[in-house]
Amino acid sequence: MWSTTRHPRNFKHDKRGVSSVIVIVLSLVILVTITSNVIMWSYQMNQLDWKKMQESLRIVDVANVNTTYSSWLTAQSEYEVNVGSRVNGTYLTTKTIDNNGEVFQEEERPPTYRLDINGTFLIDLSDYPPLLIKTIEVQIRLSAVSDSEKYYVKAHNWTNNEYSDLGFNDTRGCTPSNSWDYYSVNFTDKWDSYVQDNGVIVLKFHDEQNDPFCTSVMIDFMGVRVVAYGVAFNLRNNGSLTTHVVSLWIVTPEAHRHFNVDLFLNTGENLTYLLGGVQLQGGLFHIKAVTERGNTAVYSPS
Ligand SMILES: [Ca+2]
Ligand SMILES: [Ca+2]
Repeated sequence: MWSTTRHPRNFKHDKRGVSSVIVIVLSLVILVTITSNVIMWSYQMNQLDWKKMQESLRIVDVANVNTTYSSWLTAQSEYEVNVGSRVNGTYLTTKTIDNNGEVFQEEERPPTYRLDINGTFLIDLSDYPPLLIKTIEVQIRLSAVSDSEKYYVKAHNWTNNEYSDLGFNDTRGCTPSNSWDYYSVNFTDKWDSYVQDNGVIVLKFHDEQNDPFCTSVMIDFMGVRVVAYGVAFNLRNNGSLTTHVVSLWIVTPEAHRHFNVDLFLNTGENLTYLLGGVQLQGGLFHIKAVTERGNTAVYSPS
């Protein structure tokens, strides 16, 4: 009897003891976790601070330049075949230079061997004030199985509502061979007749004449790009770590303009970055370059 009354009390006591041990152990685990996290965090923060302090970016020089190039802009959708046929590939294969292209063939109705295709291209005019655009360039990389027939590029003239090469720097056309040839033209200062207000350019690529040979043309690449006035930023990394520049600012009394960039400079490296569609006016400006680590380099004209 005695033992039966004592035993449960002891059991309760032991249970309470075990609970206390669990609480203490858990508390210790939580404490250790928090402490180690705080130590890790402060170590990482110190590392970041240390890296940030090691960074030393300098804007050496900033100047207006007459010529910058946008990246190549390629066809927005499949080429429209007005006369002739598409034999192989899609417009996607004309987006990169890789010896692989879209093949078009002249229409097989002797003696009328003709080819005429249109492609639509788009320029982001919000990046380029019209006053700062010098011209638009067209480049085609192509090869052909032909009897030395000439091919031409024209563009839709939005003023006259017709396809034209009036004002182009070169209207002689090209004679594609069976190896890869480049055919380039630009619209000179007449470019604005060939670019719609929304930035659309429609190019026409066509053969010269009715001829007795059925020509096949492979277009490896077709693109347009903007040639514009711009600004050259000369940057130098004087620090001991690679620097990643993520932003450039042109600050004037009228406006603070921000440009996203993605520039990596190794230790001791100089880099010139060309930004199209902007110009520096007079001496009332300063330039800022911001790194991913949060450092800012500032340049003011002397
Ligand atoms: Ca022909
Ligand atoms: Ca290609």
